[in-house]
Amino acid sequence: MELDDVKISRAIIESFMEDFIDYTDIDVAIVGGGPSGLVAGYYLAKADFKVALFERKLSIGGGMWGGGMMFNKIVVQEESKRILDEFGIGSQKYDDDYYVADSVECVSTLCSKATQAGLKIFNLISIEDVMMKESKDVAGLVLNWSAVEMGRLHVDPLTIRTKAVIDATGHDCEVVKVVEKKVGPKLNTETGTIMGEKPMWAEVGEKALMDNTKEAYPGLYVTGMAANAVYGSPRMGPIFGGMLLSGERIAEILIEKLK
Ligand code: 48F
Repeated sequence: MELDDVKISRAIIESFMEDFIDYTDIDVAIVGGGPSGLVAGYYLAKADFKVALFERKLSIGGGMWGGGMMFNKIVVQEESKRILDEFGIGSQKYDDDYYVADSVECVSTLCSKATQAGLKIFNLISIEDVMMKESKDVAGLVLNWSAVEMGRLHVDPLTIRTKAVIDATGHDCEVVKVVEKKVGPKLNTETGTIMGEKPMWAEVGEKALMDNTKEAYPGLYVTGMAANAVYGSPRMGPIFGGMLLSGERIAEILIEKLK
């Protein structure tokens, strides 16, 4: 076969534009492609929701690739081992109740299974704002190319409509921060504001995460490290069971709400 360079370009442009237009009006938008966002996306897609995940970086996986301090292994506790099994991710038992998994296998498998289940991932796109109408509920996302953000270029963004947004942006809880700035102390937290992440304490952080995984503001849900940052709970370092369970939990909440 004779290759036509222009045909290759057209194939890419047409196919991307088709997807991009198709995902301007969706059920759920996930911001952040770390473990919690990927797991949430997998379960929502599996339940047949139209769901897209937007990731600022070139690579998906957030803080999972590097394991602990670049030793590329992650640890999960007994309760979350079933999620590794659901994805078909291998793990070795360590001591009684801990399991160790290869972080590269984890990220690549989460990504592969989630996209195969129907999650649409857009990488290299940053969320810079939300859309709100009269009710002041979060009703959409304002996005731009990460290259525009990095280059500090003065280029207006585009907007998509969605029934729910999940903030899975990790420690920075970026979407909740944007909303807090717009609406003031009206978040569903004790103070109405972002309470801030507390120092490392895996035992408390992992347990609190399940309670913190919820709707933080009408239309805006939190999962993963973003949930602990919003609700003032400890960080937990390279134990990832809570991230997986939190992703599953937020998907369950939304499946119930949107069905
Ligand atoms: O930080 P991250 O991996 O989030 P997570 O799912 O997992 C946390 C763990 O990795 C670790 C931990 C485990 O105990 O504490 O930190 O909560 O992934 C967050 C992703 O969100 C992207 C960011 O590039 C990263 O890949 N992100 C952050 N802000 C934006 C964003 C934004 N405004 N737009 C798009 N993507």
